[in-house]
Amino acid sequence: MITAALPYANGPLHIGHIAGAYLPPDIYVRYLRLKGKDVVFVCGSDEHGAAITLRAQKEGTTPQKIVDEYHAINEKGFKDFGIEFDIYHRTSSELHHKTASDFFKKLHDNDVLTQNETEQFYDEENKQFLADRYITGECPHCHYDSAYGDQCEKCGTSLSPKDLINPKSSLSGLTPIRKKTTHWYIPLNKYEDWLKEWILDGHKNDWKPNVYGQCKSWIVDQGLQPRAVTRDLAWGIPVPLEGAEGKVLYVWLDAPIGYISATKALTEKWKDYWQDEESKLVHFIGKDNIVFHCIIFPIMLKAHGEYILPDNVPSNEFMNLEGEKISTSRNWAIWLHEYLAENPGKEDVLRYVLCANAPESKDSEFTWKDYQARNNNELVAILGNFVNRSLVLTSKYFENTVPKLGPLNEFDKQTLVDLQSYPDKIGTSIEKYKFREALSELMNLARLGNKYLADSEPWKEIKDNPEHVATVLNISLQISSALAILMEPFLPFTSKKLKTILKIKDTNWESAKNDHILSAGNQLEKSELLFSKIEDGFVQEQVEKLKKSMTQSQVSENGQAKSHINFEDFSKLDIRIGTILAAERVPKTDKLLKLQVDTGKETRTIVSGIAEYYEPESIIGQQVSVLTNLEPRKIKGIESEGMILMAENESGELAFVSPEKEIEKGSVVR
Ligand code: B3M
Ligand code: ZN
Repeated sequence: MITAALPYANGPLHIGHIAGAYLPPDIYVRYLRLKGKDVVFVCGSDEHGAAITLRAQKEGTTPQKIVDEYHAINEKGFKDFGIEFDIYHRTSSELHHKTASDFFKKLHDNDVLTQNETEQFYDEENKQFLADRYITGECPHCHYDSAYGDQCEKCGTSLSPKDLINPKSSLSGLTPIRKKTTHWYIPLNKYEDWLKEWILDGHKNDWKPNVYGQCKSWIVDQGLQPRAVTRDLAWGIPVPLEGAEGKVLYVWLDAPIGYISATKALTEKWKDYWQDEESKLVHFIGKDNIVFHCIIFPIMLKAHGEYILPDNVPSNEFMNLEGEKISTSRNWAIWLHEYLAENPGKEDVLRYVLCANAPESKDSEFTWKDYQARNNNELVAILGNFVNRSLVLTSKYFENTVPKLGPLNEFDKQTLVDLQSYPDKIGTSIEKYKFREALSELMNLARLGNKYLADSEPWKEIKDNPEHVATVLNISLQISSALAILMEPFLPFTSKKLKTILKIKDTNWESAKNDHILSAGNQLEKSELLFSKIEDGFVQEQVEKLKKSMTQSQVSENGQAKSHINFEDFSKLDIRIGTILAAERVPKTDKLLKLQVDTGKETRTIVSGIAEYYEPESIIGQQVSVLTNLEPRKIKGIESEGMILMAENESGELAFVSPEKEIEKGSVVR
């Protein structure tokens, strides 16, 4: 029973999500399937939670519209990227509502939950209780100034709204008041001893150190407290108890139950996976979800009484991008759906780079330069090159049929022995959730092939010893076949391509050891290159695109401040007041005016995109602000020597930025 964290359906997925919680389980599941295991792999959209209502409120739309939009985008993104869930379910579905509601009721009936009246933050202007996410303030630990009421995204500490220094309501911006309300709690503290035994003693050696460490810090260092599992919110699963009108289940209570609902939606035999001690449950997540999957959900499962517990929770750290943290709000991210649309046929390149560089034990970094280097130096030069040489030589010397394995020399024998060791080597690493290591072993197999071909030199032997060349190519094709099978978890698209060329069908992991997978005399399909080189220009383009989209997002995100610059940065701008002396339309364009602007010492030619708003004759004599030291640029064949500053509103309407009274031309703006 394999689960991948349910992404919130309030935004698209980026490479950090994929490298953290989706590519690893996909590799794991594909491997298990090749091993013949009975596997169920579920995921889906997490459609509740304050983040979604908050976004809907900000955009003046409904939560349902938002989740419908992103559910579709994310489902398609996963599919196109070859992440093969058995089902991509939704927590807004009726089945899930019922499953989560029943689960809650069972906890209530088992007397697990306690009921408590407390004071909670309330926004008087909006007349509503504030979910933790709706409150921001200063983090008491790292003093980051925009920590959320449930967590500081800077230092990762989990918080309660009352911990925040200077709390503010995200709805009104006002300081919230405290008001009484009743909620249900799960007494995590009562399970402390059990957790110590189950995790701290029981999983010391098999859970990853980063996961184990976080659990220990929660259980021992911070100590567990009762946690509210209901909220005063309108969007979510109604609390199925009397006297709970207007309250819904806490999103983190319902979301993990989503794994169970998804399995129910998939198969009638869902209990075999969730309630049978023979089943093995593994949750793949990112590091910000550890406490929910290692502590809270297991407590729920145990308190319910009918479920098995996770065997492992292989959580990854974060992936950074070009030297900075990936940030959705600043648009510093590579979005999966955009990458797929812009780079058709390059799904496996990204899968490769994200796996080779996965943040398995510490944060890692994606750069386009590294993407290019791994593609060119590894996929093209090692894997692609070896397979291609084997196929080209087979076509050249043996009319593209698999040649016969003849008498073996020592090197041939040793190579076959080495080849046989790879399925276990790679498999062992995968079973330990060490996907980087597994992938590098796969590449070592390609290296073995390259070395074998290079040292055997069939091109020299073909004249005098064609029989041995047949053997060399037979072995090379066997290595290629093993690669085709063993690469499937990592590079499924390429694997499929190569299996088609080699005409390999019905494979399993062990068959990569089998030296009869290709029979001598078999005609192969025409070969094609598995990978192609990526040029420097592509890297530059991608980096520029990233920077540009971030700048745009900062301009367009209303009210969202740009990052700080220092005074020195600002003083690089030479802005002066100028007077427009002449204006004419640039022929064959709708938007452009060619202006002559007197900036004090000289008259400059400036091309400006304001023709839709201003008639040329109406702006003669207008005083404007001019950025005079912007690099000159040719626009429609006209050299433009500066830029007129304009104010632009949200609908794209323009206005000049002009001095409030007449002032000498050439006056400096600072
Ligand atoms: N919706 C969280 C996240 O993106 C989340 C996971 C739920 S898994 C049950 O942090
Ligand atoms: Zn903090």
